[in-house]
Amino acid sequence: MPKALITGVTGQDGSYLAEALLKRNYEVVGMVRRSSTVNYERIAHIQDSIEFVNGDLLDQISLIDAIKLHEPDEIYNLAAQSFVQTSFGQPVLTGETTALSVTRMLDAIRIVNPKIRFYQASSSEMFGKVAEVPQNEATPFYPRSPYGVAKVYGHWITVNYRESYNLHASSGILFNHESPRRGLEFVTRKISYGAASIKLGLEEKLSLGNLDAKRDWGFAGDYVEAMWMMLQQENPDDFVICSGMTHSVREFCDLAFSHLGLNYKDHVVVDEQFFRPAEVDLLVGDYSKAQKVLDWNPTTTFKDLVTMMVEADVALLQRRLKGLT
Ligand code: NAP
Ligand code: G4F
Repeated sequence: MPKALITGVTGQDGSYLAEALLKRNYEVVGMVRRSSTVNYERIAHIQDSIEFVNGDLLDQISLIDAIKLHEPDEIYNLAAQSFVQTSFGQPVLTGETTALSVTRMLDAIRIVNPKIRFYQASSSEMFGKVAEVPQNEATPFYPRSPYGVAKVYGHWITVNYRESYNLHASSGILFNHESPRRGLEFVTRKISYGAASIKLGLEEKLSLGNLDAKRDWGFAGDYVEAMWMMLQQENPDDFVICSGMTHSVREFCDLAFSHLGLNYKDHVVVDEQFFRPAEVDLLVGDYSKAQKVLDWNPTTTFKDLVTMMVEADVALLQRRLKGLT
């Protein structure tokens, strides 16, 4: 039975990846950091099938010990300070967590067992002020946030350790991927939850920032499949994973609200506090390499994604109103 260690198992992607690996009969070890309350909401349904290990990306020894104790065949490094807006307010923490910790993990692998296969969660935020449309594996990086800068470091140190120490280390350059398990601060979930709250009469308005930003949005459940596929290749490599389509925040609002019989123009207000010091205006990827080499394709359309998220939030709020959660 293969064994995988997932950092960030309590996050959106960690929860979908754990599910996908358990279905493939993996032993799944989830690394969790200490917090004052247990935070297993996204993995509650599979919690009993996961073995947990304490560790923090900021603490090198905890990474080495986790690998020594559990002897994984594969490590998926999904943990990060992942919210772009926060990276402007906490740039040093973001650099420590999202950038330098990748080196901590790679060194832990190099020291304990260099045969372990490694996946790094790179990001389309690295393309930032895009040099070309669409973006592929050869597109130059021009990050526009401390988060984007940190991900560029994590990406290149993964390439460097692959080339220097012959590690099986791959990076997935994933474009935005969403789900009903997305954090409430990210714009898609903020909209689906906001629209559901308005529909149920709990709120009247939803405050957002730049409605003209465009993103290539896909479904997280599809994207974790690509992570696994990368580590099954004979040779490590880097792959863009995306839908190949782009839509504005405004379009997301339009679809989400109209699915509930509402007009977003009656409820969405633009608030300067949600604008960023530097914005990524447009992202749209080209996943032809992943299609050709991994045989990976997205399966969820933009409309299906928006509908899935809105309906999940309506159901969630209805359960709460009935006192069931
Ligand atoms: P997420 O929901 O924000 O999850 C982040 C995870 O990292 C959480 O489990 C969090 O643990 C953990 N974490 C944060 N700091 C840590 C630390 N110091 N030590 C150990 N664990 C720590 O993120 P996601 O959306 O699943 O994204 C997964 C990865 O993909 C991230 O690296 C993200 O930057 C990257 N990425 C995401 C997207 C996307 O669209 N979702 C696109 C490209 C790349 P707690 O639960 O304890 O906070
Ligand atoms: O949902 P977002 O916060 O995601 P962002 O910044 O694109 O980052 C996400 O995707 C990256 C991949 O490209 C990941 F690496 C990263 O970890 C994260 O998962 O914002 C999307 C867009 C931005 O242009 C933002 O300015 O939506 C715009 N926006 C407009 N109003 C808003 C809001 N974003 C947020 N979070 N909140 C708003 O009220």
